Amino acid sequence: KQLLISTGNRHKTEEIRAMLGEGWTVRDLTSYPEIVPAEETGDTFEANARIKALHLSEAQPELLVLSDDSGLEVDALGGAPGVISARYAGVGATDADNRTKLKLALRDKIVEGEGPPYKGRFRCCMVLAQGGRELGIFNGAVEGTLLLEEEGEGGFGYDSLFVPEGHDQSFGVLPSEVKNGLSHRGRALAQVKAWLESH
Ligand code: ITT
Ligand code: NA
Repeated sequence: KQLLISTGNRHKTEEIRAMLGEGWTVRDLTSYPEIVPAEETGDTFEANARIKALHLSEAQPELLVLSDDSGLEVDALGGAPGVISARYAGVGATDADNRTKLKLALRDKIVEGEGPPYKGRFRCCMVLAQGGRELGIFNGAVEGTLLLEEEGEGGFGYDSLFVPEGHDQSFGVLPSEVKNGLSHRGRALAQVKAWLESH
């Protein structure tokens, strides 16, 4: 059982590999340096997940391909960073740059008189494809609250600024098994697993 993840983000691949467990061989774009990643021109997570899955599936039609388009929505920021979560602070931004930009945006809200708590959610859309064709689309989300300062060193992206509902520590502090058990990615992947088991 082999799965090729249409991502260059090793953190996503690691989480998916851990969640699928033994029995699955999981690779990503870092094993295919000759494949130029697709341009994410969509306005939605669904559109970009589809673009990434079909692009790679056309290049590697015999393999089972899974894409992951994900990001953070903050209500007080009108849903930003949303689909541009990976490049919130600009093209080539690091996760730390993006967190800094988010913290500044939330502090601006306080100055404007709209204080915390700041509610938001992570979303993940996964598209499964083979032979250049879409097999299924799967969505997951996790609600939570944004912090104004990073907490913890674990995870990646905005994890250290996000406390999931039902917990009082951030994804940067919570063990990865806890994150994977309730995260946007974990919830989307649970549906992917169910689809794979029934087909
Ligand atoms: P690929 O397109 O190659 O998959 P990417 O990182 O550019 O990699 P996205 O366009 O889907 O992927 O952007 C996702 C961004 O959303 C990611 O870079 C993080 O900043 C954030 N993000 C997604 N899932 C996250 C998670 O579980 N924890 C923290 N931040 C997350
Ligand atoms: Na994206």
